[in-house]
Amino acid sequence: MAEPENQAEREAYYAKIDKTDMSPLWTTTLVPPKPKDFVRSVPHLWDFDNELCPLLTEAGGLITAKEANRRVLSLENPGLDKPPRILESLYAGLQMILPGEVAPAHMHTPSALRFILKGKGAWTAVSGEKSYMEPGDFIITPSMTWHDHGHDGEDPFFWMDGLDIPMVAAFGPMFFEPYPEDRAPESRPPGDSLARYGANMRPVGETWDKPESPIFSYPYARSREALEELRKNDEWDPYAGIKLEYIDPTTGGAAMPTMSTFLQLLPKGFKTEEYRTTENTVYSPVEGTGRVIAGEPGEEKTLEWKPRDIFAIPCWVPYRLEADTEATLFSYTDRTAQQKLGLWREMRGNA
Ligand code: GTQ
Repeated sequence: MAEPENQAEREAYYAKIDKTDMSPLWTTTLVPPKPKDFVRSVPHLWDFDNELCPLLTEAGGLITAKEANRRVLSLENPGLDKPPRILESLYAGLQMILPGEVAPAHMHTPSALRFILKGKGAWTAVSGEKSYMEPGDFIITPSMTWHDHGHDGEDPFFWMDGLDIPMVAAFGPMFFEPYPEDRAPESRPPGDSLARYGANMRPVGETWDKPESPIFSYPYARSREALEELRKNDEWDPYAGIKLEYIDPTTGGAAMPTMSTFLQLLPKGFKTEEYRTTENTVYSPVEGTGRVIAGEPGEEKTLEWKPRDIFAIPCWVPYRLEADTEATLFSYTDRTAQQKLGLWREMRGNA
């Protein structure tokens, strides 16, 4: 473009504005045309057996869960700066607790989910209810509910933490409160919430008006059984295999107000068609092996996955999943938050 005749004057103006608390909108691109011009996180995989597990195990010899408060390795997307985020809107961490330890009680405004990766005998207590955790279980820790974790078993215990910290950070209302003792009091027996709300029934005379599910723990055995039942008659969705969403049974919506969670089944040899969505997605395979091919045409990245790995697919990046063996994958995303804000979209194939 030809230089305007008043270029010198414009530059003097920009220099002047630069010293103020303003900037000329026309010199920047605040609203680019496509997510790819804006999103900086990249598809990435963290390998459980070769990276996450050995490095977090090493931390077990250096610091106790109590000293650390939470012994967690936060996953940092290579495309993003600190504070740690796995994707623009989502936090992920790998947490380990050792036999006899307690991760002391606290509460905070960010909502958390746990997806159990490995071990036996550890528990988490949420809002006065203790849940023993088994691999594949999905557990919620709603905003501002007391929670502590402990371990009555014998071997190191690992789970993935998924939190909406970047969404809370974007708005500002970050609150954190430690409980004055290690453990918050238990007020209900283990299994109470599942008995009340997990049988497609609800307690008569009781009302539930919170923005999250009254069920804290969604056991893997039940979710897996549902997938197994559906495969007998359902068509395989070419973009997802057979995929179920964890819901709040009182609303039919997502189990938490900010994050959506899913479990999907892919049969041996299944290859999904290319799919993209505005939601930021974190996957953790439970059973099986395969790969994900993610990226714009010409810049695809192939990430090989196996059980307990964690991989991230950013907003609007096209991807395909391939299963070498029968596979189940857990995933959490910011879908429900985007839908509430009127932002969510998906694209199946090229349409
Ligand atoms: O277990 O409460 O990975 O508060 C990050 C923040 C775990 C937890 C994390 C947390 C927790």
